[in-house]
Amino acid sequence: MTSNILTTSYSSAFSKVIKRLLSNTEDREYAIQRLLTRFPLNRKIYSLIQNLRQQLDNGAAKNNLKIRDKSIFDRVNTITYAEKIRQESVAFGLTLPPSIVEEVYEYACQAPCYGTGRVRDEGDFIITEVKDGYLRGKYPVALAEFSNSTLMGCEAIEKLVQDPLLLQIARDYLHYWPTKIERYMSWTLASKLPEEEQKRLNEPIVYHYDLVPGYNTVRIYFYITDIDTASGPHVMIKGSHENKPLSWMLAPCQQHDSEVYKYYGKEKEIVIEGKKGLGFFQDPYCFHKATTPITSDRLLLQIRYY
Ligand SMILES: O=C(O)CCC(=O)C(=O)O
Ligand SMILES: [Fe+2]
Repeated sequence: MTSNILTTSYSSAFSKVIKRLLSNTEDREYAIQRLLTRFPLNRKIYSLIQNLRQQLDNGAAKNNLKIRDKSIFDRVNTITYAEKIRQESVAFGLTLPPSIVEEVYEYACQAPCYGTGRVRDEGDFIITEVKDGYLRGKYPVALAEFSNSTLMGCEAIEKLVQDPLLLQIARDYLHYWPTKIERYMSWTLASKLPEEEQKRLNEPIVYHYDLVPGYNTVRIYFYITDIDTASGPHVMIKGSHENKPLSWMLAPCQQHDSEVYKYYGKEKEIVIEGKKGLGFFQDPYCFHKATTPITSDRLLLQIRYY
């Protein structure tokens, strides 16, 4: 991995932060969020404030959410489940019914998505326009993403967004009803591109934690294609959401594999393989990364709660 991916040097990261802090309101708020949420204590304080606020709002925060009567998932104890995420950064045990997997997959095959790098200038495309890792025979595509607004058109995804069990887990983890929910989905394409090009086009394959547009967050991932070691498993470090050296909390949020293993130990790494439909909640302040599929394209859906 080269320094252009382990990107921004401290000084340019610092000057970016200063520029944002001095800029228009939206950028400034995002810069403040990115600064504060690096520290677990700040995220906890935000949760506490939101919790108190919501105790006084006569149920308004909950009523603002569309919550379906019945979950599509088998029952789980949401308090215990949230506690598991708190301890390990991740919790498993939620599986999508095949009909939902099918519907989301079909949607992803015909809805507009967008690429990274030079492909971004080509505008939206349909994934079937990408053959052997190249869009229209010209531009390499490693990652193709769907916007929140595009995903709002998928009924199956809306069912998940409104699912009472998922919302209750998010609530029990965050200690408040989420005030913003984002849908996100991505194709990671099987590729023979050189590793450096992969990393340029698909930054999440570098170990990182996410600084998000919010003061606290949790998310659920669903595999929509079967994922084994050769088809791009998600990889993460157990318990790292609450345990980072101070220098990494103040640094750009990517780290080399070797540094991550040196600090946490390789035994803390989980490589998540599973059949399509596998679902898991994660606190994205933990170190995690995507991996490049070799044998088949992979499709991953996320619902992000703030
Ligand atoms: O695709 C993956 O497995 C990880 C994606 C990721 O890191 C992210 O969306 O923040
Ligand atoms: Fe990430």
